[in-house]
Amino acid sequence: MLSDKIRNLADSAAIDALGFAEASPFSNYKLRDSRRTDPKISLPNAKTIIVAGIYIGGLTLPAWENPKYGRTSRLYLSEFFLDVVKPLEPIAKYLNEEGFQSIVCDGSADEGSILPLKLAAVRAGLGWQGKHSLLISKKYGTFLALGGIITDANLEHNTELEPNRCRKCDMCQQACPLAALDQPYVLNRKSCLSNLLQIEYLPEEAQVVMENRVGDCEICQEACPWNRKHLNNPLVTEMTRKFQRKVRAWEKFFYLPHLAELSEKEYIEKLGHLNTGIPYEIFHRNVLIAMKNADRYKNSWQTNP
Ligand code: B12
Repeated sequence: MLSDKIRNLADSAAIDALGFAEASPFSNYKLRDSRRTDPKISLPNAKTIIVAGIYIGGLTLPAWENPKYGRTSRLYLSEFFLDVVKPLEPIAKYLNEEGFQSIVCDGSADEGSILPLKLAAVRAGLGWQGKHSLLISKKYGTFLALGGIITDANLEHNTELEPNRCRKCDMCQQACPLAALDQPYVLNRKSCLSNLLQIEYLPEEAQVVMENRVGDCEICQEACPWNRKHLNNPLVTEMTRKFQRKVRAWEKFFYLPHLAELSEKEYIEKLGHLNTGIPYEIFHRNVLIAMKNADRYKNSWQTNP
């Protein structure tokens, strides 16, 4: 069966969660002028959205706790900053070979991200949207990087939605130092530190709370009880194992004085493959502020990496 073959291909590509959703419009999606509101804008005969999640919970550096090292996020280090793309390519290729059309959602492509992946993942049965607005999976917490394919293949769609299990919990909302989650389930992009670390305008208040963050922020995710077990003891997946082999090299790389010395060429050479799209000047600015923040910790520069 087509769906079995797709599941096998997903296993081979180390995809941890997979679901099939109906390719109908996202009527609850606010960006009404965006092509993401309706998969049929991208593929007129679209029938199915294939949603994939890769567990990134193991992608952390112990040095993040040290103010003299630059801190980023699991998503930042995963190579899936915008969407999961490469692991989905064999599935798209297979569908095309079988005579179906398929488009992989790729935020770095000219047309940008063509799917609202959190909403698509909910529809595909991968989890529910939490008050931080992120997809929460019972098994993987928020640590699933998401990707999607729009296809005209008619695969059996998920019809059962996961119930919302956030109930009265508002720990993510309370944790955000910039109140970006004042309204539950809706992220205020203008106040979100992840966003501010990517753009020119970085208000003074954010410069303080960012501490040693040089790209991205996970504060709301660290507060989420569904992530507790992953923060303490991440699941061991292929991705976790691969990353563990690189931890020491990454830690050395993220020593703030080393980051401060990177030329634009070196920045692109060393971090370009992560596809964050964060311009060199912005990253460099973040590094200099993080160093200033580290100065506030006594003795923080006295030991070498
Ligand atoms: C643009 C973008 C951003 C922007 C804007 C975020 C935003 N507002 O969504 C910025 C740069 C700020 C950003 C930040 C981050 N992002 Co981002 N981002 C995206 C991107 C490319 C598009 C998202 C989008 O279009 N959002 C538009 C808004 C309108 O959607 P929404 O937030 O879901 O809004 C809906 C809800 O608020 C809902 N709603 C309103 N009321 C209610 C009430 C209830 C009860 C419910 C359930 C819903 C609901 O209605 C809105 C419309 O439907 C996606 C990839 C993709 N293709 O989807 C990644 C993506 C969403 N990001 C992701 C992540 C992880 C992050 C960060 C956590 C980064 C990090 N450090 O790890 C932070 C976010 C912190 C947070 N609390 O959300 C992941 C999410 C994975 C997951 N498990 O959910 C994605 C899918 C990327 C990926 N590769 O996996 N991101």
